[in-house]
Amino acid sequence: MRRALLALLLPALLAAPAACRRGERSAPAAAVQRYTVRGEVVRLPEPGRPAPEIVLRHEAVPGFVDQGGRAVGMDAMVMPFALRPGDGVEGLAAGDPIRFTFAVDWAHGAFWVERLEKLPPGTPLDFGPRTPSGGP
Ligand SMILES: [Cu+2]
Repeated sequence: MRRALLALLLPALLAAPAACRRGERSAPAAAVQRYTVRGEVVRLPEPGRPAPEIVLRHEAVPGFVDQGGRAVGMDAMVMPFALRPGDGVEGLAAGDPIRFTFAVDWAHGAFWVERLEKLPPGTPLDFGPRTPSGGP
C-alpha cells in the first residue's frame, strides 16, 4: 500500500524543484490530500497539448482542506485537473457521470486526477452547495 502510494507520488516529487524536495523528504505524503468524489466529464483533454488536463464538474467536497490546513469544504463546481502521463480517458465522453480521486499538493499549487471511473449512465448527481457542517 505504501509502495503504491509512493509510485503515485513519484511523478509529482520529480517535478518539484530540487530545493523544495530536499526539505520535505521526511514526510512528503502528508503534504498531499486526496478526495474521492462524483461528478461528470465537461471537457476531455485536447490532443497534442503538452500538459494535458481534463475539465470536470464535481459534487461538493465537504472535507476539502484549504491551503492553511482548514477543512473548509468545496462547493460543487467546474474545475480543470491535470492528467498525468499514462492516465487514460479512453471510453469517456463529455457528460459521462464518473467517480474520481483527485490529489491536492498545496506546497506546489498542484491539483491532479489519479483515478477516473465511469458510473452507470443516468446516475443521479447533486451539484448543489455543500451542507454546512453542523447545519440542518
Ligand atoms: Cu473544485
